[in-house]
Amino acid sequence: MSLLSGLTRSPQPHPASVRIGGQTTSGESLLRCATAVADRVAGMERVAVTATASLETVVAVVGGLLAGVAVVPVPPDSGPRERAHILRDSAVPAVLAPTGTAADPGGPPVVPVDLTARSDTAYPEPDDDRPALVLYTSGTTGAPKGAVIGRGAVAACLDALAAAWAWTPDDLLVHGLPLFHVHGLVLGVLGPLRLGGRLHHVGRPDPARYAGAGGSLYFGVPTVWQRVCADPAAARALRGARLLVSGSAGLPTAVFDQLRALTAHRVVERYGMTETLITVSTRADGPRRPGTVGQPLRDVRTRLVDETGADVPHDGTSLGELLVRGPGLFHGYLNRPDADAASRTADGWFRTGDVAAVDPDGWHRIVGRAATDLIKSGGYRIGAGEVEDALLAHPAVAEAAVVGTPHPDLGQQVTAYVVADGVSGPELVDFVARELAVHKRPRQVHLVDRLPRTALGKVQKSQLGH
Ligand code: MLC
Ligand code: AMP
Repeated sequence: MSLLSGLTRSPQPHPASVRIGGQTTSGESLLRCATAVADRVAGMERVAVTATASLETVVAVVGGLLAGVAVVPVPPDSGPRERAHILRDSAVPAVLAPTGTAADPGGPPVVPVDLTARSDTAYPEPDDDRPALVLYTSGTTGAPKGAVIGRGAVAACLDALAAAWAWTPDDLLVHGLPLFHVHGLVLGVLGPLRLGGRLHHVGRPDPARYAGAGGSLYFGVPTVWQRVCADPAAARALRGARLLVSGSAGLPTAVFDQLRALTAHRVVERYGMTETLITVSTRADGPRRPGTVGQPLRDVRTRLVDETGADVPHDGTSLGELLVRGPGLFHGYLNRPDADAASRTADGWFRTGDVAAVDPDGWHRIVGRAATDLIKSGGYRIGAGEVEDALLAHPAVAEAAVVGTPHPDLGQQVTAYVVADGVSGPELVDFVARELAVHKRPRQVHLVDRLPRTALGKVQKSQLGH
């Protein structure tokens, strides 16, 4: 079956359609327009896409996938440091972007995405083991790493989610998530294009926009669901939906309960990662318990281990690091065999870095991260090391330590402790903003005389952020 069978199957019993950025397109014209992109990029190994929330992005991604070219989405707000890293590391020969976009100085040429172009070239379906996407994602240190995700992994994940959520071509999916991550792009765009049905991307995940869209299926990160609860009229407008789904960070039980009171929905929670796609979820036809993310999806297996690698019992209370394996696992990090080796056990289990408990029936509860150096803010994954590196590039900064601290709306916020001379906190925030994406900026900067360190000189992050 083709990866985007909801688009390419003929005849289409339930014609697909996409509405985004104020434009609506039928599946048929999307396919012909994306085929014109495929004609431009066929033969390339990879191509970058400036991933604005727009029809051009959808057309560009589909065009790459039709031609068997791995797509590298570039966050549109990434600063020059991040953007240059992604383009250099992925070695893309071209960037797909809306007509009129200038090329980066010294960067690859821009291939414009022309929404009026049409082509009927027939491309053979590439093998399942070909890469579909390279998604750049933060690690604990250094610049983001490119996670290479195979076509078969995308297909298996989406089919397993369709089974768990009873997701059919009759659904109208509504969301407003960014199109450069698993949540908004893989589930939120490739999902409907594989499964069929309609997608309405509302631009931003605002409660009022969700309320006005009349969808049957809604995706959001916990911050979005919390904002929906703060707008009861918008929340009540979601009563007619079939399913509300939360993921990318833990949903506070209070939000689950408020949403239930306002919308009469018990939110479906699912858990995943860029490197594994979605692995665990509650089901449309099953119970949903606040504070838990459900059971492994079809063909996914999970284990809990302690620091020595020994198995931790699935008794509902014992905590361990969650390991996963299954058809959604990525191929590896681009150009990073060292990070690859560290991310898996010798026998092929992926180390998520998340701490969890599993009960005897296989219900998973995610309780936090094994290390403090990955921050989740508004559902975005932010590496403390990348923000520290950006701060240390300022000539007045001698030392920097970045941690996630609790935030009422975003779950966690980026908080920096900095030893510096002659620079203010807001100046440092602006400095980081010139280098990195908006959500990576520290929201709080504490100027301190020194950082707490162990006798060996390692910063004691556990002593920060209280
Ligand atoms: C931001 N702002 C700041 C700032 N940071 N101002 C000062 N100092 C800072 N440090 C500004 C912003 O520019 C914005 O300005 C305003 O503050 C509000 O920003 P915000 O609070 O961040 O809100 P918003 O922009 O609305 O973003 C919240 C959000 C967003 C929830 C919409 O975080 C989001 O889209 N999250 C989704 C992330 C996601 O898709 N993750 C999936 C990863 S995949 P202005 O002027 O613009 O208003 C994955 C796998 C899986 O995890 O399991 O799904
Ligand atoms: P990312 O790679 O951006 O997809 O982020 C993956 C991380 O998000 C995971 O390792 C978890 O820490 C977190 N995450 C995703 N979904 C959930 C969830 N439902 N509950 C708790 N944490 C989650």
